[in-house]
Amino acid sequence: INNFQSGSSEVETLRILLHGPQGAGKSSFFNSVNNVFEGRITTRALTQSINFGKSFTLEVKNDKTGSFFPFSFTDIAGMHNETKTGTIQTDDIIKLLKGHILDGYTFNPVKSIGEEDPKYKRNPVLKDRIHCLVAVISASTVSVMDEKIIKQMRDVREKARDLGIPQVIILTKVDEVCPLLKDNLEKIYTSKKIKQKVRFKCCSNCLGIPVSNIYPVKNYHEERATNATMDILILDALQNIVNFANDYVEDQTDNEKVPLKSS
Ligand SMILES: Nc1nc2c(ncn2[C@@H]2O[C@H](COP(=O)(O)OP(=O)(O)O)[C@@H](O)[C@H]2O)c(=O)[nH]1
Ligand SMILES: [Mg+2]
Repeated sequence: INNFQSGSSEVETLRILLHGPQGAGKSSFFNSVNNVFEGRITTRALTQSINFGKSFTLEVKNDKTGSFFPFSFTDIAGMHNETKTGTIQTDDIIKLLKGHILDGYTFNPVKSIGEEDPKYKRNPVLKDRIHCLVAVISASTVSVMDEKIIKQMRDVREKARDLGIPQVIILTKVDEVCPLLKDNLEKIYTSKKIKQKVRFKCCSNCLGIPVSNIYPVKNYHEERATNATMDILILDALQNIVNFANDYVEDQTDNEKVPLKSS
């Protein structure tokens, strides 16, 4: 990842959308990625998530080069916080996927973004789009997820599929469902409980994401220092997300070139 560069000259930064219920571990996943690269515990994402409904994009700095990595994470604070003003509209998330919504827009649960909004982009190009959709789901609550949230996640997923956008699931909080992992996280590869969660109908059936694209991780949440086993799981998920996003922009760039050549 240190040497990774986007395979398309049109897209400098691969955009990854973190999508999932409140409390699933989206901010923690971003922080975990940041921790891996910094080699210490950081909490950048949590401070961002105080504004309900606001989208924000976070980048990770490469200490070796002093510049940002060619990928960014977009998160929407309190996406499914029903106790407040309701959930964000599915239509708006789809517009975000297509690149119509600029960073810093505050989503309105009762009204979809209008074309007159200063944060609305009329003619988004490839670099504005989301290049990989990451559903973040907690292993400890996957079996009791709210029907409405499952429906929205499925609707967004289907739209992403129609747009050709690759999708993965990050299954967080594995330590909460399998106590063995608390002492030895390496057991994640053989844990029956984790296997069951990955195969659980919400992950692979309802959301329709193949088991191979589901990454169980333990986020940094109470640790005081980083450790290699956690880093490896987080990096493995990240490496795949970045590769899928990159495949997508390469394919899209090639597709866009075809009509030019033939005309
Ligand atoms: N045990 C455990 N707790 C986690 C994990 N990931 C996140 N958490 C905790 O879950 C809570 C919600 O996480 P947060 O990242 O704020 O969720 P978000 O609303 O999706 O951004 C926080 O208290 C985290 O410390 C994990 O992998 N294991
Ligand atoms: Mg958050």
